[in-house]
Amino acid sequence: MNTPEDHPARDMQDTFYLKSDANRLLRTHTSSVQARVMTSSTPPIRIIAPGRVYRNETISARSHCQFHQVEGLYIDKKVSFADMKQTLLYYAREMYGPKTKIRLRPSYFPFTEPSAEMDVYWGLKTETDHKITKGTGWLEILGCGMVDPNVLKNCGIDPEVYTGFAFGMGIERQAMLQYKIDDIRLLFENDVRFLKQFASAK
Ligand code: 2U9
Repeated sequence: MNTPEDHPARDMQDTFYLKSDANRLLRTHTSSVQARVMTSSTPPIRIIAPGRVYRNETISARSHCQFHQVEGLYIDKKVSFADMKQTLLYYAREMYGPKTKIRLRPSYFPFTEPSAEMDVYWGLKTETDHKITKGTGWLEILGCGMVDPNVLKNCGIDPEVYTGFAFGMGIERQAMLQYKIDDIRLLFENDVRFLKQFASAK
């Protein structure tokens, strides 16, 4: 994934390594799924990889040592940044309503170049809106970018022929915003009194 051996993301502080085997670890991203698909198949590739991931973090109301990511990957000839933007706008409007506004801010990930973070406009109507958007009205919901040519090459795909985009999001954060849940730990306690509130329509 284009992450050098000495990159801080490999640090013990962030990753759970197994005591019995220093080469084994609990994944910190679901990107391993996409890497496997890229090595074992040929483009066009269009996949969504949902899954549980683990990070060595102090557990609090805002962060947990386990959460779920949904990552997406699209690789084909002539895939552009404009394709990515339109796909993510479609997602945002399905998720948050047809009038939802988005913005992309430049960012950095080792596996994408260029990289961006996507915000949706949440508004500034209530005091809570001010708090969760830090007074800006914008809320960060995902990271994305064009797959780095090195990542394609490492997975046996010719970057001169193919391009692609990828995105990743933490779904607990989005569930917390949507359902106004103020403590992430509630999502992992299996308390039926809490879970019953989110039963899907029969
Ligand atoms: C391959 C190539 C590229 C997946 C990506 C992000 C940006 C991202 C984080 C958002 C919050 C995860 O839940 S989070 O901590 N993700 O910002 N993820 S691009 O890029 C890939 C994946 C696989 C082969």
